[in-house]
Amino acid sequence: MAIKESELILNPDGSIYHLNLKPENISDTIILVGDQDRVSKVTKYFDSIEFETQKREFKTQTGLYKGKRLSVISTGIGPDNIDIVLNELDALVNIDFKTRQTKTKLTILNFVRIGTSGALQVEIPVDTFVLSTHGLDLNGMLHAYNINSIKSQEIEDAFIKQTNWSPSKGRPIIIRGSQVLEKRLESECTYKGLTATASGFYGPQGRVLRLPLQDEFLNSKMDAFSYKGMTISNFEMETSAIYGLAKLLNHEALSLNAIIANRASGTFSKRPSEVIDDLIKYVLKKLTEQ
Ligand code: R1P
Repeated sequence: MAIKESELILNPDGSIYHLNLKPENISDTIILVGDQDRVSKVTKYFDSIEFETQKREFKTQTGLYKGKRLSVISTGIGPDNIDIVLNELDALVNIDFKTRQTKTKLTILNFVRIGTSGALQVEIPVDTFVLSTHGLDLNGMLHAYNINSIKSQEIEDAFIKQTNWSPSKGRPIIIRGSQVLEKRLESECTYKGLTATASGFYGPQGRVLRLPLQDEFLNSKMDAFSYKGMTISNFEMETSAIYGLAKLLNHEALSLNAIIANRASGTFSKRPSEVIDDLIKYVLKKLTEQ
């Protein structure tokens, strides 16, 4: 059955509603960054740029880096934006915009997030990189979907028990990142860990300015969480949403974050821009290695 105009919204030029993209504008390997100004910080290393567009916080540039066609797209901040970006990118490759029907042969996209994040463990200092083997979803966006196939019941139960997670908040979900991409992007330069994804920057990540928290001890319980040797490495706002939707839509996704703050030691990087640039160069090199 054709997907209705109100559900799959196309702009008058045939591009998809929020991202302003047509199918031919994107590569099958897509670097996702949060900040729209980070897109050009990645593509300044490209040999050429064939396409660019921007609508709201969603900026895209597609071009060639060492002969490999890559797209770089900014997602803005937070899991709600990831819902838009992942669904629209999947639609670009897997829905025929003329017939408005799902294609019979589906395309697998590779997503690599280059983000910034705060570490929760003292052993992960600022100015390092974390590769997320798993995403810990604390924001609830994924509960709008049928997520039975992507849950990790045992470890989720352990997290709920150890943190006494409030039943009035969405049930946490733990999702594995792509093991194929992990093999390509791991090295002695990357700490590996479970990345917690929150729905906000302040209260949802345990920061107090003027508002008291629902659970003032949540961050320390998260620091102490351990399940079969797995601990929570860092906190940010996109990884689990990317992992969940990528898995449900059958794409590959991996998230790497430059650690610019350490919440356990209370420190912030003295050179955040350089660390992000180092991570950009690292990811580009790894994506083009044979
Ligand atoms: C918060 O300042 C933003 O920075 C982090 C968080 O996940 C959130 O999006 O990532 P980015 O630098 O990739 O946006």
